[in-house]
Amino acid sequence: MISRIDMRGSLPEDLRDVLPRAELDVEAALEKVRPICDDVRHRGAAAVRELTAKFDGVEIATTRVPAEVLEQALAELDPKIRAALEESIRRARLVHRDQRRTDATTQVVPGGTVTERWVPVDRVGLYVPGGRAVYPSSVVMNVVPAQEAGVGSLAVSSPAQKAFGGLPHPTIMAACALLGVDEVYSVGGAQAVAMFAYGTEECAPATMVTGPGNIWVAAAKRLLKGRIGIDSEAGPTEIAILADETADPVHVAADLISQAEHDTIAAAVLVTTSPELADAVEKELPGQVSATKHSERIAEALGGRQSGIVLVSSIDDGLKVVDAYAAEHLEIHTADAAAVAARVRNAGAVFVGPYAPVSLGDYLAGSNHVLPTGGCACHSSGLSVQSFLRGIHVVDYTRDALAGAAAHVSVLADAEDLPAHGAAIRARFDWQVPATTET
Ligand code: HSO
Ligand code: ZN
Repeated sequence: MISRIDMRGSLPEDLRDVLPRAELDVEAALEKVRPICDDVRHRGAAAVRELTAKFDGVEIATTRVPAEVLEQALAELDPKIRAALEESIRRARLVHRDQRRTDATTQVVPGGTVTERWVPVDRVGLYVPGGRAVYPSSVVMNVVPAQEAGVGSLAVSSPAQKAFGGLPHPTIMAACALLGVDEVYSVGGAQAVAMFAYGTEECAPATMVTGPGNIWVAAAKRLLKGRIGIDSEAGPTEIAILADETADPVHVAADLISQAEHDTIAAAVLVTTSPELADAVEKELPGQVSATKHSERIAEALGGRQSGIVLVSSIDDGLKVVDAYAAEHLEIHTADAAAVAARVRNAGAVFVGPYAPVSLGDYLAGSNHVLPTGGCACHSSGLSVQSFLRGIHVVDYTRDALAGAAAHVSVLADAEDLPAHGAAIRARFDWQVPATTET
């Protein structure tokens, strides 16, 4: 059911490709989405509606969902789901509120300061998938950090569902209403990203587009990046678990299965110092897999070349393997889990000990579940308040402070053969380099 790699002898020189990632050919999709984006750019809402009829098989009169429809969806939401979403939102707000940065002012010289001023982006378009993955939790994870960052204008788009008369999925609409988002569009795929990037008669353009999506959404985001800001491109879900002999095989198996549930190309990786644990997990998996609803999908994910059990001779080696892999989610099930977790350098999120499974983080830990995949955790972070802010440097120098910098600026400008740069300073001092005691 799951392959095994024995690295107890010695670790390979290059650990990065020990566990290959599932391939997602976004490049190839680019050429297909280009005409779609161009069409939306030139013909606006009419193009969006026609593309919706073509790809989602449903005619919509207007792309914007009326506010009463959102309120209605919330009124009809199962009270248990509502209560769970409310608690998820409450916890996420607690964590994301603390991520806000204060402006920092540095006095560089007397009379010369630089302030880094954090300013939210003006308008965010959030894409929410509507196919197999209907995830109201992802609405929470995208909307909460944007709101806590102070983004003034926030719109959500999710595919028109034939089964719901051309509206987005009711739970998605209800989640939007619960979060106070009243601008929602029933548009999916590349055309939704293009609608946000270029704007239409029915939807004002956004400065940033975030949210997961299928390969067409990822391709449109890649194509329109620059015109709009984007979050990271979401790839298939990954879980890595670093464990020793103290780990409970039942928990480890359940957690591997939980993320394999997302996709046949999801990755589930166990890195362990204990061959006994490896055996026990392998023994545990088939029973748990066959007892769960999406057993076929899970079995394919666990059996794929992107999943496996890696045996290592020490926790130090295990840390090298998981750092090289840079998982979206990393669980630590070892004797001193907090100490081991503190040594991890590359992971989207780290889950410490037996009572912090990834599925807690998916819904209710308060952390964000939009995390870097595909090894991007070695250079990128998950979604946070910071993702929606820009730091503007505000430079404020007095005449004296500028005089103190003038000579050095002139020298550096001449060294770069850009004498007009130096002249712009001297213009303020009768075209002379001012004499100064400043250095
Ligand atoms: N584990 C997913 C997020 C999610 N799980 C949504 C359940 N719903 C991100 O990798
Ligand atoms: Zn999940």
